[in-house]
Amino acid sequence: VRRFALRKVIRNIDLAVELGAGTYVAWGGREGAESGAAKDVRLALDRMKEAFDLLGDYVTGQGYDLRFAIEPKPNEPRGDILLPTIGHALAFIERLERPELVGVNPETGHEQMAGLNFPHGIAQALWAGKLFHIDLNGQSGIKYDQDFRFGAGDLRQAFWLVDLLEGAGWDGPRHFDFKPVRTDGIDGVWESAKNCMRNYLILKERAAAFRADPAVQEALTASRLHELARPTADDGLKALLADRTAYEDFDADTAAQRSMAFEALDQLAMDHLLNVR
Ligand SMILES: [Mn+2]
Repeated sequence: VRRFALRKVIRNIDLAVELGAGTYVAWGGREGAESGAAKDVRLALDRMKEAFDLLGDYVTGQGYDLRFAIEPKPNEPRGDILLPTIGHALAFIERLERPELVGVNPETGHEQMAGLNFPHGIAQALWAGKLFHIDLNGQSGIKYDQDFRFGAGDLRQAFWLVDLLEGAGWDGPRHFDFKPVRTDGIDGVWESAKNCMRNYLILKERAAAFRADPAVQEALTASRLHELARPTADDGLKALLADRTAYEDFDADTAAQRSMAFEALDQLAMDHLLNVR
């Protein structure tokens, strides 16, 4: 069965390349278990690695310009799916023979089903150079996979996500993977598709206004955000150990008196998101 599955994927890859695809999304929704005895997870990961290594051999041998993007999901339809989050997938990719061919295709709702912060996951994928594709939609907390239109879920995370993607100069597709609600007719299909794009563009405009606001610039300075870009010890370990001001003479109580002023900064973001500034 596994050999059949690999041959089927290879056939599918040929078709994808023929159609001009540059990214092959792999969602392992059926790769998981409902009970502890039902799967040796370490062996299952061996087989997943074997499959991606063989597929990497195939696309390289064929000279295809095709990359793979693993789409993590914590559960549904399996009780527990393997590679359940962005972090699991990133760690798995580093064990492959051709890690450069494989990245992630994170989906908003999938990370939020696990109670995770989607913008943080996307930031780590960008940091690792592994954001190959993205599936945007809406999800209200830890529930079934809701697949609402983009923005119709955790609106604050949607705001920070757009702020992150636009600020990082993300040059990939703004791809929506949502389901029109079953209660609507065909009109609702087009309405929801249109409004995924509308909500993204509204949030893009709101995030740009937030970043351009002089009061936000002041608040960012008051929160000392710029200091995080400074290396902690670029003078090296030896100098750090010899630096008495860093430990022996450091007054932690005085340092604790400083306000980070994050509340004022966050409310400015809320004001911009709510369009009252
Ligand atoms: Mn998806």
